[in-house]
Amino acid sequence: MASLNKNLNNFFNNNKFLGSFQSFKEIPYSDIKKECCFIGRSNVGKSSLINSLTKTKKLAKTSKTPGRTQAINVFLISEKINMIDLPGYGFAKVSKVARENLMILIEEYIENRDTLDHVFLLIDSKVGIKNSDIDMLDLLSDCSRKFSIILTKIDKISNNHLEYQKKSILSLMQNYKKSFTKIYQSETKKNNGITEIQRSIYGLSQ
Ligand SMILES: Nc1nc2c(ncn2[C@@H]2O[C@H](COP(=O)(O)OP(=O)(O)OP(=O)(O)O)[C@@H](O)[C@H]2O)c(=O)[nH]1
Ligand SMILES: [Mg+2]
Repeated sequence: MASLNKNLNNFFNNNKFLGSFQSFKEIPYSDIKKECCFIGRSNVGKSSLINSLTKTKKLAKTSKTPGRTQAINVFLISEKINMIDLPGYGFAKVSKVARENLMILIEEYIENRDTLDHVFLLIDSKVGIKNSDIDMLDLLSDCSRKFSIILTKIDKISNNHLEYQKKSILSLMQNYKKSFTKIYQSETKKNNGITEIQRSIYGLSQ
């Protein structure tokens, strides 16, 4: 177990930022044929999770203020798989036009990126699923994208509440049986749940 975890950490230690792109069309193609992405409402913890997975503090830029990530940010792991940090959706404080433009960027990426193997949809465990998440689930299902759910910030809720959230999400997933894969949980201060997500991404890369 310890050596497996060491291998995982070595895998994720080999990481590099490939760039920030305003459209899926701009992401360079390479021999890398594998890709996973992180999506979710603004401030749910997508960029923080990428830093936890790679055990770095600043690979992906994070912020207390929602709306930090404004483009498609690409991180290459061990020359094997791209991890994509997407902007958040559902943030009310940016202008309508800016919000629509970000949504187009996300949707076009999800619909068209042919190297995309798996989507991690992040849900704040304290907030639960919102209408904007349902819209995203419907998009993933319409595009036949395989996805997993990650319940984030579990340090903020009780175990009982966490179990409640998991049950209600699993029941909602009855509507998405063809695309839904698994549910994960995470918190990025003590890195709880991170190894399981690392394992899943490593599995995708092979
Ligand atoms: N308590 C707690 N806070 C977290 C956790 N993960 C992230 N945060 C905090 O949540 C805030 C938002 O984190 P980000 O990683 O920037 O969120 P994001 O989803 O990338 O946000 P956008 O780029 O704006 O869409 C920051 O203040 C983080 O410190 C967690 O596991 N627990
Ligand atoms: Mg972000």
